[in-house]
Amino acid sequence: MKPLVNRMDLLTGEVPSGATVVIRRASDMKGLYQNRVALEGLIKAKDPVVYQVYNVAVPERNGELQHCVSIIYPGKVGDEYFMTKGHFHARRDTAEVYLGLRGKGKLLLQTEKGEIEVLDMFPGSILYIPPYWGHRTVNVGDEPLIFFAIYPGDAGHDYQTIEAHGFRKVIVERDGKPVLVDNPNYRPST
Ligand code: S6P
Ligand code: ZN
Repeated sequence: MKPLVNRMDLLTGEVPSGATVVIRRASDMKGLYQNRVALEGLIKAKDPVVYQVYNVAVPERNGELQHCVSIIYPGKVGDEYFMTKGHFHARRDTAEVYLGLRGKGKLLLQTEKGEIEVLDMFPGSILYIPPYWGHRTVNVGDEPLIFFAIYPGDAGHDYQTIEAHGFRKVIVERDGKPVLVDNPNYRPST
């Protein structure tokens, strides 16, 4: 691997070259929001992009550092804000750092035992995700939420655990403000 430099657009978060982009539309988020009817309506209307991630191409092996830019667009499904799917790292003993660049967000973290934490994301926020904590980001503002992430090359991603159990809490809008409420559909691990 040779040293490399890439450029991101600080306003839009786009990385025009040197990265692969993952695009998640409303139709990719089935089962993740509480209000299924609202999600179906959104999919039928125009199936908007909920978020996208520019992953700089780095080998997925020990010693390397994966790094990427995530952009979560403003919007809601019912009263639940646009958010990422959320995942654990496949290698649970790997950490991650997020650097907030634009917008207003919440980082929802949860262990497999169901312990939960919520951190604020804002331009200049430096967030540490320790090993063993699953994580999901939520855009609670009215502009794109953009952040840069760095994590071990061989961390991998486990989406299935979150899909199967959900997060204990969800972030919804109440009277124009984000509020953390219990997830009625949370299925704890036994
Ligand atoms: C990777 C890191 C982020 C997320 C991205 C999208 O470990 O945490 O780059 O991949 O924000 O979220 P998700 O849950 O769809 O991977
Ligand atoms: Zn991660």
